[in-house]
Amino acid sequence: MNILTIERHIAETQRRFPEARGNFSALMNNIAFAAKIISSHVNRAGLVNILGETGEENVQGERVQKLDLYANETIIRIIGASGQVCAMGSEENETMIPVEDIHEGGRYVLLFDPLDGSSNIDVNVSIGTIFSILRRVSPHSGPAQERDLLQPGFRQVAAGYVIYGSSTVFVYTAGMGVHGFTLDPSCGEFLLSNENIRTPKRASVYSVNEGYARYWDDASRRVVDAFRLGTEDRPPLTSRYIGSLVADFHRNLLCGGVFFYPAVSKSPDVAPRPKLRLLYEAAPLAYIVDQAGGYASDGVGPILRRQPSGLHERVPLIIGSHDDVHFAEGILHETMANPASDQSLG
Ligand code: AHM
Ligand code: MG
Repeated sequence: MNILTIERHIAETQRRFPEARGNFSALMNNIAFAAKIISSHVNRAGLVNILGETGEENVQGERVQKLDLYANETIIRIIGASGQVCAMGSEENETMIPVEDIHEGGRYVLLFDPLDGSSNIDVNVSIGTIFSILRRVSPHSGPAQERDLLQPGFRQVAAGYVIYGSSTVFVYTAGMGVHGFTLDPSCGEFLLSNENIRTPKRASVYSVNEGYARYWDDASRRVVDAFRLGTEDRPPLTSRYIGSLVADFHRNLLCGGVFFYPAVSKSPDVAPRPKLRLLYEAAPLAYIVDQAGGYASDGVGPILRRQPSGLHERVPLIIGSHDDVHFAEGILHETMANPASDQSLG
């Protein structure tokens, strides 16, 4: 069997574009490099209590950092010094992260959630990094601007995620299918393990935090009822919710499933707001699922068409198997067209 590393896979993809100058490939390789470093740290997370609490010095005299901040700094340091990006945006940083212009100025911007699902770190549940690459749109002669980051998802050049789980897996798309690579810790290389991933059109699993059911509007409740109880022409689905978006998404991508994080409408003052970020979570995963034959919606329309209004904009999210996301979107549309049917509004 042919063994293909992620570097060779990216290089072979680049060969199809004779005009490519190698910047994009170098950026992808640097992201994979950052992922390996974060992965090795995540694997040692359980030793924190033995080697030193976060904020303290460990036995080597180094300061022990919170893992999500460590992941954030690792990506900023590696990608910031690479010369391929002119700016970055991170879920952990309030504002745009400018990049020192060391070469002629990077042609890309990188958006990322350094460690998604970080509340799961202490209990050894899978967590991950999500990223999105866009082309710079402001003039290359001046500094990068926020509008370089605030682009709708359909303009992404590439998107991907890394899961630090039972294995470390790197999944990405650059618009030519979705490909997955598993880290072989013995040689430190990501090896092609899932070529051209296609997600099943119909879900077998639904993933939603039902603990928030009391905050949902009637339409969201109808969607979840249809998933769990089935309808005339749809069998009931099984429930799986890890609470790490990357991990829930990955399972659903491979096995068929729909992940739903509803908007809340009834008591926005007390209810949790939609939590997922358009730029760092929803849009990159929407691009990946689209390339795998699935669909992502904010309940109104495609996530990929949504123009971001701010770096940390949050959105409702329905993502996964094509037929089930459209089915849920249809129920939400019906209620929007006929608000009188929703007892929870007003
Ligand atoms: P984070 O990026 O701050 O870790 O938060 C996002 C996470 C997702 O991974 C997960 O799907 C979601 O929060 C879980 O939220 P909830 O606990 O509200 O169900
Ligand atoms: Mg997150």
